[in-house]
Amino acid sequence: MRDYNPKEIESKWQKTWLEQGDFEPKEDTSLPKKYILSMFPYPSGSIHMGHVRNYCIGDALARYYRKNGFNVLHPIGWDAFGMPAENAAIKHKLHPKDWTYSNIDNMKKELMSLGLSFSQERELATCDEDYTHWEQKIFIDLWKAGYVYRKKAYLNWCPNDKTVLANEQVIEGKCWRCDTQVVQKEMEQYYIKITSFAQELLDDLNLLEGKWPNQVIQMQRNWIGKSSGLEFELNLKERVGEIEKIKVFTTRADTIFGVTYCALAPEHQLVQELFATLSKESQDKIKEMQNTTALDRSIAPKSGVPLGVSVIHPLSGEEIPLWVANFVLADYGCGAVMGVPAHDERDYEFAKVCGLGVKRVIEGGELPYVGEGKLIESQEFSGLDNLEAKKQIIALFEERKLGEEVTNYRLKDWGISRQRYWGTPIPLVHCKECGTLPEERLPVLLPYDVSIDGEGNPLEKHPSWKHCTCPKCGKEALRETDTMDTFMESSWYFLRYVTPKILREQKALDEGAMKYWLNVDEYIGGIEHAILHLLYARFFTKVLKKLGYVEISEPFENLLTQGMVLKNGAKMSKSKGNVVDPNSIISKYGADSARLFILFAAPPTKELEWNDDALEGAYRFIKRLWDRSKNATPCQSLPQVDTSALSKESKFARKKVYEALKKSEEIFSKKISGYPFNTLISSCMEALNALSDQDNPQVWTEGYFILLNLLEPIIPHTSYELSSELFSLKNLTPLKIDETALQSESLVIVVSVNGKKRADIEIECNASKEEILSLAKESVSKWLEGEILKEIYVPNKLVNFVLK
Ligand code: ANZ
Ligand code: ZN
Repeated sequence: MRDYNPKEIESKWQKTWLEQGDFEPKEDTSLPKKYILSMFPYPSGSIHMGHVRNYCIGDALARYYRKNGFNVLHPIGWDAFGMPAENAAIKHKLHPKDWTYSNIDNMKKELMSLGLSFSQERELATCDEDYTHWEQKIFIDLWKAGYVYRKKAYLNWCPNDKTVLANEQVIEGKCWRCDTQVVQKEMEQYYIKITSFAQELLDDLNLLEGKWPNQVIQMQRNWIGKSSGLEFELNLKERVGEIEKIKVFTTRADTIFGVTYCALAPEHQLVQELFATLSKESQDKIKEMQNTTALDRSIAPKSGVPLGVSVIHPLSGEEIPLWVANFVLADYGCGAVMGVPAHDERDYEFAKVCGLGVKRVIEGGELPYVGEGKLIESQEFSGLDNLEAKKQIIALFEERKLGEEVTNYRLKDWGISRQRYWGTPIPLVHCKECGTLPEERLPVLLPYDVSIDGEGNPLEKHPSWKHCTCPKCGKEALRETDTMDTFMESSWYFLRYVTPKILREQKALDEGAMKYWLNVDEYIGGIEHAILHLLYARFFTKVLKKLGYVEISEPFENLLTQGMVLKNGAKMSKSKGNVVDPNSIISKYGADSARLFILFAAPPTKELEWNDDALEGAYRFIKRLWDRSKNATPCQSLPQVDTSALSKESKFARKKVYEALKKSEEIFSKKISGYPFNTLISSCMEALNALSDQDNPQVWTEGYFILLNLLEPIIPHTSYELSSELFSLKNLTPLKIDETALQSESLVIVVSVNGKKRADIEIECNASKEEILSLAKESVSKWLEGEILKEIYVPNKLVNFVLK
């Protein structure tokens, strides 16, 4: 037998698999299917250990199902638009397109060197022209169905570079390039009405119970953030221009008699109206609030500005002062609140800072008291339990037509406009006569000849690109220069993989293929995508169902969120300087060792601590597997073992082999959840040890036939090489458990004291170490005088007691 040479066999099998098209899904829709998808990567340039983990988990699943008779779709693609490409253009004068495609080339090579079983035919990059084409088609369908609208919004703006900045480009309030103070600028933006699906997105989380991690379901629920309460109006004491009243939203109508002030968001219309009447100091304070993002405002110390006007309490008739408050958000509820400092933490803090009154209306603990209790000082509602009071107060408001019960969602509509070059162009045209219209002569492609220098929007600055003709009247018109948020692309790529050719041929979709392949059976990725990506993909699925594209309601049947890869207790990352380069591991030990290590070191959902020794251990196991293969005899089917005269050791070895097979079935059938491949690998290791402790050639061969099958999803190259040599690959098919081999058998082991044999005892094969030690002690009790210093246990062989 040759020495184990991973380089040689790995490149050989990678080539063979691709030449034979082994990873391409079949057209035959009568076969049972599995759609296995690891989240596609951003093509940053080279792979990291997080990628290795993500794709090795998905690949193990894909290979298992393929081997067991399923038609498997296991595609890969590239989430190719986005800011880093543009940053590379600014910093290194590289064209985003060239930078992106050359990164893809390199990362593809690196990924394929792991032996991943990706379909080659279905590979895509979201910056490909035909991907742009169909994304724009979908956008237009959303537009026509009324799911897209335009609205003004505040964006980070660098006055020096005259450019919109993403949140990541604002560092401590300053522009990342020129250090200028960033301001908030109001601009027209395109929005997609994801909120019209808020309730459905919430309800259908129930369908995912038990199939998605609870934590992710909870994060989605919180993000959608449904709450119900009372919306009501308060009249201004004196009207301000056209404005006579303000509207507020509260979830605590029961505290209405505790109101001591009302507060508005700095962007509120009434604030604009009163702005000129305010002192210079107040105006500056409001401007500062407006120039702070909502997130920063929510963690900033409370601050406020009095507006010098008041509103009238709808039930008590009292005058209540009106303030501007930094913690009130413009786009939640009504952008205005009734302040009840006695029973709300934020209101309490605000009242203290601004010197406002605090009025208790619910009995209970120390202020601010947010718990339940009886109402006090609340007119006819005094004495009621607050939950009952809440109902009655809402009823009263509805009866007197002063307000109504409403449901609010924290979820906001999805702003998809980006003032950047490297994204999908929004396919709209602005015509002076006809207004804003979709451009249906698709695709609308990006111009290649742009100057990207960090100042302004390159598409806006391009000399000719935006000049076009109106699709309706044919006169001169202007193209929209905003591009789409890159979350748009990742919201439907899993659909694109299903019908790549069809879409290219100008048909919206292939219903047959869609019906057959969807939804994704296993989706694997990082927890960092638990909220936005998954929510947008779920939304897209729902809206595309409405538009007749798909029949499914949820895109991902099962979700596995992989744990982080750590080194020395910290997340492996460039910024921490603790990265291990997968390429160096692959070239030193081979892909199979890398794969085995990453799946053995921890169950997929748990954190994984990098460990050089364990990597060495993985390599040694594969080498041992390789070297011992000389004990197996070549054959073409599972050998029949003559079980009539097997030694205890051989019986034990068979038991271990079939236990490993059983473990594999339990894992993939989810009898054990979370795909703990680490336990499968340790079963295989135990089986190899037990095989080595016996010398029956039939048992060896049977064991190899099975173990190479079980290990194929994990170390495919080694398994294929040995399987093809020994079994012409006939072992890589579904296997059946031999129940009799699993039956508990007894085993005789030796018990000695100070190295001298004193007894033989019979133990059950599956007895625990504790049981064995106690049996052993009993059997040699008369020799055990004095303190036992050490208890040595060699599994299935002997126990030795060392005395003082
Ligand atoms: C009075 C009150 C009294 C409130 C009390 C709470 C406790 P959720 O549950 O998240 O929906 N609120 C309303 N609109 C707001 C806005 N635009 N920006 C900031 N806060 C706003 O929260 C609803 C509660 O958050 C509302 O109920 C309101 O404060 C505040 F003892 O009204 B509450
Ligand atoms: Zn026109």
